Amino acid sequence: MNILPGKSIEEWKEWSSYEDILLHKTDDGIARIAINRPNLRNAFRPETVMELIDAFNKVKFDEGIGVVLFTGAGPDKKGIYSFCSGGDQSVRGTSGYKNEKGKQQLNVLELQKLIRSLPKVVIALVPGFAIGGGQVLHLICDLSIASENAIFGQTGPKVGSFDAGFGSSYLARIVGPRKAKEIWFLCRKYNAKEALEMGLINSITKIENLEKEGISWAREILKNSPTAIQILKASFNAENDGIAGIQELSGYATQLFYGTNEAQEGKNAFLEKRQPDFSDYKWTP
Ligand code: 2NE
Repeated sequence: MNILPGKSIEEWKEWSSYEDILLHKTDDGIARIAINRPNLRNAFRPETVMELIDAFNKVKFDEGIGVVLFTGAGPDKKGIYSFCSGGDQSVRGTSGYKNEKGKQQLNVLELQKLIRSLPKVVIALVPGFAIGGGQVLHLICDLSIASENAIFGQTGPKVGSFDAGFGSSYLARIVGPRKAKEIWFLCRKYNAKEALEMGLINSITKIENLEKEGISWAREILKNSPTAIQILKASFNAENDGIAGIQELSGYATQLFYGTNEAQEGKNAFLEKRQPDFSDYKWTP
């Protein structure tokens, strides 16, 4: 299904059907998740975020998937493409964003954490606006490829909002504290070239090639060791996430240790009601 300009080179298979998002996958380990509210510049409402959480969880537990392309579907009625323009201001209440039942939520923070700790590589494909909470969603992806027309920026202090979590502190790690303060205090918009110069994105391409480029990066990644990449991703998070990050990293260490004869001996001895014999295992430096 074509949701970005240019010929889609893939036979995307619909994985699951949603109202606000699209979820597709290929046979060779790539998933594509797209916000599909193009006439609102892909602004998210609570339902959009719940669907994104569901889709990213599907990806998380599918062992065949290694890379996710996260993007915004288009075009809108005027032919404009967007990644995401943040929270849907038309449903913003006094303590969050209202879902169709009127309940207020700020569930995008949960989505941010899910994407960051997803044991897969998440590549943002930015075909236009990445603004407000949309710019934060793009920021927390592992890699980011933008089209030449992409526009990045914050609006929080203009519209009475802010993201004082990953949206500011992690941004400061990526672009440096001075630039991060400029982005938030002045609420300017930055083009793709400026975003590349400040380290906000990895690469710029023509919009017609955006999906093709994302698939090419994904296939290059998929040739490499999944475990090595998963642990590296966790280690990049650990530096920023304190004990929660160390916990994530240590999860992989435990997983690898469980696969050893040494760890199996401990479990077997318990089940066989005997003392464990670790004498074969050395204190290797
Ligand atoms: C994205 C931007 C710069 C695009 O400008 P332009 O001129 O190309 O489009 P326009 O005409 O502003 O937007 C097209 C349609 O999309 C709606 C507009 O109201 C308009 O609707 P119609 O007039 O055609 O009916 N639209 C766009 N963004 C929307 C949004 N976020 N919510 C609801 N409707 C939206 C320009 O549209 C823009 O600046 N948008 C607003 C960006 C923004 O302030 N986002 C919220 C930031 S706060 C946030 O995301 C957040 C947070 O800070 C903390 C936690 C959670 C979320």
